Amino acid sequence: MNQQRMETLDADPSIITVQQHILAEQRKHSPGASGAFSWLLSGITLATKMTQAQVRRAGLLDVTGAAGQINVQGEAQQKLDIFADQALIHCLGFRQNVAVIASEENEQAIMFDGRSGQGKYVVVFDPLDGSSNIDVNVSVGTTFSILAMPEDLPADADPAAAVLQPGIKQLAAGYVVYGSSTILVYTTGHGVHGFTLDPSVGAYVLSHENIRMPEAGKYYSSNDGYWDSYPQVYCDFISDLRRGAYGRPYPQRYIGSLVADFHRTLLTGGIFLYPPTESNPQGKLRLLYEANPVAFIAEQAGGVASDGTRRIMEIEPEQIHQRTPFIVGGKTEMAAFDQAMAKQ
Ligand code: P6P
Repeated sequence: MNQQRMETLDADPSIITVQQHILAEQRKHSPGASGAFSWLLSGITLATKMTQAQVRRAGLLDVTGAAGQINVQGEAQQKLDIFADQALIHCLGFRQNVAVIASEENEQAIMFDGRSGQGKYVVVFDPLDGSSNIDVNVSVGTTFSILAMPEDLPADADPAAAVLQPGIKQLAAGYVVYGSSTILVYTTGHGVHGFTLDPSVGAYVLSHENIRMPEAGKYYSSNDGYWDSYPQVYCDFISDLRRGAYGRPYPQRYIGSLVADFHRTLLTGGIFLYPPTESNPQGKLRLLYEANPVAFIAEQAGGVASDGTRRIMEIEPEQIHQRTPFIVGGKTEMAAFDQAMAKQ
């Protein structure tokens, strides 16, 4: 009798998905964890996969261009903004352990029905950052931050009270860049790890373990179109970078999409600056769901993030959509920036 040769499919041990990684991280750092957190994060990764499928076909579907509505920021909502926002709300709604969410696209924080006193987590996000770049096929992204639901919150409290926490309270944070590939970068406070979406299996696969931001980098990243409205100290600092006052001249790179500009800074080092301007005297970027998650990742990778004078993650938020000046980069550039600010 022919011996039936058992086909043994050797699972490729080199493939580590983001779910496997999170569970391994939890076993390592929180042995008693119930897996609730990894279940939550799977809701975010699922939503971003749904979004990336639309982003990848933007030119073929009626999903580019404005949706004819204006969001809370007073910005024309792009159709993909709305899709990405709905995908995250839908997927997180199925995670019973999420009590409250807040989104760039929605004026108010949302308490899921019946979750008061139930859900453990708060998730704040920008569902599609940089969406004005969609029509011209420039990288866009999703940013998110995960907080603990305050235990002492009265059942009838405004959900915003659960959201208004400083960045140092983040349990986890991350972003997805829908670029030449789709990359998820996250931290739970134990280093920074990157996962590339493998379309052939539909999973985020570990591609950048323990990312470290270079102490000194190559580029500075700032929209110099606002040069005339920057505070002088920023002009002086950027001029010094350009002319090589800090070792060698820094060329400029700027995409106009935070997640893309930061992802480059994270991997190659350097400094990203969005200073106060005349049109945005408090800065343009939002503290809760743009600056804080990016700052958490930057610090976990060995970088620094400030609003020009304060550590971003120590700022006590007062409004969900409050803006902040945002400067983030490697230790060398950020030390030089701090010195320049101290001299003014
Ligand atoms: P500006 C995109 O609209 C965004 O919110 C960030 O992603 C990006 O860093 C910034 O605004 C770009 O702003 O004024 O340079 O176009």
